[in-house]
Amino acid sequence: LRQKPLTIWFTGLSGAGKSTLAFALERRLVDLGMACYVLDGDNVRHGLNRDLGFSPRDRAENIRRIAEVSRLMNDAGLILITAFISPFQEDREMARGIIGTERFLEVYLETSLEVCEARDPKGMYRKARSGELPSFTGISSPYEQPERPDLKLDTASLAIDDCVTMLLTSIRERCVG
Ligand code: GGZ
Repeated sequence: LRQKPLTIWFTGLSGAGKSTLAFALERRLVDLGMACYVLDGDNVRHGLNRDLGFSPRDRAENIRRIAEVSRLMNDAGLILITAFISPFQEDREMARGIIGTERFLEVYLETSLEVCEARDPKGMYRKARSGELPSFTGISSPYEQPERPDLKLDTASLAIDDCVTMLLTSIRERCVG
């Protein structure tokens, strides 16, 4: 697999498996000799974007900065993997515009709200349901499904390894095509 700058943009609900899959994919790409980097809430929302919350306006700014950083890292030759809910179609389109269509691979983790809520690894859905956590995506803030993602994966029915294999196929197609 030849290294070519690309941003693999995951989108989906909290608990869908974006970060898990991002790091599993990174592992596989590194094993193939590719230089890549994962951006997710843990390394972005606590640093670069610590001034931002979860209003639609702040989410848009969150996505804009992430896209600009991805673009810079792509320019430096890296493969980027981003793991953010990115719930709004308009913001994902902005990200595509900043990064460039040919470098943007949109991956929709279509895992249902029911499954994500049942997983609730951090108890956030429970807090959202009780009203303790306002404007929570899927509960009290919308998630707009991508209309034509490059790839759709349901982590309720697919194993992580199978998802990574499907991702590699899409990445290969993009790098060759
Ligand atoms: C959604 C929230 C919220 C609200 C805190 N809505 O599962 P997590 O915990 O670790 O991932 C979620 C993360 C979402 O941040 P993003 O930067 O991906 O969101 S966006 O793309 O919409 O800007 C969740 C936590 O932050 N979290 N409050 N109200 N998720």
